[in-house]
Amino acid sequence: MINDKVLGIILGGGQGSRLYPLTKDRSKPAVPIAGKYRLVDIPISNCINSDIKRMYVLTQFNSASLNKHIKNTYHFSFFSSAFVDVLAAEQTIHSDKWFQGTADAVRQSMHHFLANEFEYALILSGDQLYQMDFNDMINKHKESGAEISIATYPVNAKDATSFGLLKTNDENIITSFIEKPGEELLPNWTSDVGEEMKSQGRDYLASMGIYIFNRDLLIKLMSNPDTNDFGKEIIPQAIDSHKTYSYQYEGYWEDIGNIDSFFEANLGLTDDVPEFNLYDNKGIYTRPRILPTSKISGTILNKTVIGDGCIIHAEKIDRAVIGIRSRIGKNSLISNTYMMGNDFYETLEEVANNNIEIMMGIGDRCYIHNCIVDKNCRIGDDVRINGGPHIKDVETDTYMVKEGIVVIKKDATIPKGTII
Ligand code: ADQ
Ligand code: ADP
Repeated sequence: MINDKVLGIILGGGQGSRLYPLTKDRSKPAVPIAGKYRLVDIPISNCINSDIKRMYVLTQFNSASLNKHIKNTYHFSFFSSAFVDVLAAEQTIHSDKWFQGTADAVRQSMHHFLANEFEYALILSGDQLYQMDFNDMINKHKESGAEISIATYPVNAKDATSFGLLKTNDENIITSFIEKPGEELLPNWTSDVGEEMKSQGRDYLASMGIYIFNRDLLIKLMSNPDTNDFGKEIIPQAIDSHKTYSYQYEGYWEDIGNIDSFFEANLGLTDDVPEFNLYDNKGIYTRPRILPTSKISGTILNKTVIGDGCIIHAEKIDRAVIGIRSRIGKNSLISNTYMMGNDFYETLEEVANNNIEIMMGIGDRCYIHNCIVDKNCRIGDDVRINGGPHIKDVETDTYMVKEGIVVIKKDATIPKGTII
């Protein structure tokens, strides 16, 4: 079934600077998560699971790997009107500039959207971890008679300053909105969010950056070239003159826009009952790969998620996500680590013929703690990486430390015996 009234628009990312160095050579939607997916698979899968099967992904950078991933993953029946198209910032007769913000990204792409029939535009963030059935939000939007709906989520004071905050009346119609207020303004922005939320200290109602706009209103709002951002301009300006409904969401939702939250969201998948639970029937889609099962020998595994096609000889792996085609050598200890895996295999023959000194993966006798290992890295034998709050932020050619998390850059080689 296809919902032919709704068009999905996924904001795939600006510069992606908060996720740097994971976004050094790729656009944000293409960042690998959970050992086998890419960030963009989350919003796309939520749309598909809600029967919204016509989607555009807006991204600042055109990336070959993103286009390839989408082309190879989301092909629908020849007879279906379903599609997922990537729109990268492009020069047109009307504009020679890159996307200046979220609303500008939508504005510059309007001519593509309007070639489709739709009544509602569902605008989504590309860097959030959640599973939501959008049908419920769309139904409430229709019932309320609103022209705009915003999905909202109760947050605590510590998180509140990173979000758009809002207040509603008894009918959940938004009466005021402020984008990322300073701490000193917080006392004015508490909401009645229900007893359970209150008991958890979640007194503020935050925008999740998930919007429904009626088609005609979107056209009207996008005709003003002076507004570049939904959170900073469009929403605060629109709520006075256009009925805007707050759809309060109660499930799990995590913004994964920076290295720290990205790291924790990935490692959270190793919990006994993860908050973001992939083990249910409404799955997250990704590119099917023809990979063998993982091969593990002599390893103690604790709270560890392992992708397909890995070859593991480590001594112990504790609280880790190990991505597809990973290789880990003997006597190595891995903990609190997200290893993204490899894009291809290196055969023993290739290694010998090409005099490759350090194979892709993690070598023998390594100690790796509090670390993100990007794709296709080569970590030599006896390397010791001990991330944690004791090490300072730093960047080199091969790695970067951000808030105690060591990020080994894509394709990097860490020579034998290195200590970080
Ligand atoms: P932020 O997430 O801080 O706040 P923003 O950086 O504008 O807002 O990003 C929103 C989404 O759009 C992200 O997925 C981002 O990657 C993407 N994006 C940003 N610039 C883009 C560009 N130029 N082109 C394409 N995509 C781009 C927003 C709202 C807040 C709300 C939070 C919830 O402004 O009100 O509380 O989301 O996370
Ligand atoms: P990412 O978004 O993770 O940076 P890439 O742009 O590196 O992804 O694309 C990964 C793809 O490149 C893989 O599908 C893989 O097939 C291919 N690839 C890259 N390097 C090689 C190589 N040396 N041998 C074979 N395939 C490669």
